[in-house]
Amino acid sequence: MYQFSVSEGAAVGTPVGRVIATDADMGENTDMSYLIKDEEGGELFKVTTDGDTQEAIITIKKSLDFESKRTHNVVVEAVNKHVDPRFLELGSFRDQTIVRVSVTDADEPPIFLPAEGAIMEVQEDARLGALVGTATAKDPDKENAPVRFSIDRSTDQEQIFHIDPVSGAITLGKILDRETAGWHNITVTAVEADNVSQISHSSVSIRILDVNDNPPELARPYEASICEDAKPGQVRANSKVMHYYHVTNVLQHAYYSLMQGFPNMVLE
Ligand SMILES: [Ca+2]
Ligand SMILES: [Ca+2]
Ligand SMILES: [Ca+2]
Ligand SMILES: [Ca+2]
Repeated sequence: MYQFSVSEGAAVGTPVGRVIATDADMGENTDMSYLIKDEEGGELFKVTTDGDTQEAIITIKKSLDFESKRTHNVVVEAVNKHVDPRFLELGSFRDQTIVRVSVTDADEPPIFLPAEGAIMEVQEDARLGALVGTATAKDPDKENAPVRFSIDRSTDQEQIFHIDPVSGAITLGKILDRETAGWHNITVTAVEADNVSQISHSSVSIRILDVNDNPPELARPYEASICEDAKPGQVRANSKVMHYYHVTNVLQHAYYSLMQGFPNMVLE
């Protein structure tokens, strides 16, 4: 059995360790290909063969998480690439080993929920201080360090929104007007209170809901144009109809030009 250790912070593609299958033969008769036999191991890890040494290189295929699983037992199988059919009765020319991968803890920054960013809604006539919504983020580590929130001021220079650093509650700092801006997109920052290097950002999109706060106004009537030769009371032809005739003329013209260029061509 092999034992390796890797940090949960290691990136996808990071090598975890190498495994070698011994083989008494030489040359291409020792050529190996490796595969991961168990389903969970196959999801998290990938195995490739080092062409020079015939070792298996195990790399990370999917991010590991110390908080959800600390040890993975991965079943790796080695198979001879070139098997002489005469010796098949000696065995399968394959062997399995278990590779135990221990995942070590890393201090991770807060995680926002939902991960893809929150969408909130507020009425455009909401009063100053009204609650718009609450940003949620927590430290994924077992210490569960307290998180402090703030708004990235470059995304809200007018200070339309405030956020409570402890609760994440977002409130109104300015009166809204949907007719001026129907959406506000701000960036909320979450930082661990005892370690400011553990920091995350998330977008919050705030949709302003309409309130009937504008009296109606009659739009200016459109001016109907009259052709010079129109009879009294007759309005110029509808522009869609005019457009249709124009397109038809262009197509007909193109068709005849084409036929002149290719007299033997048959159009179907
Ligand atoms: Ca983790
Ligand atoms: Ca961790
Ligand atoms: Ca942390
Ligand atoms: Ca309105």
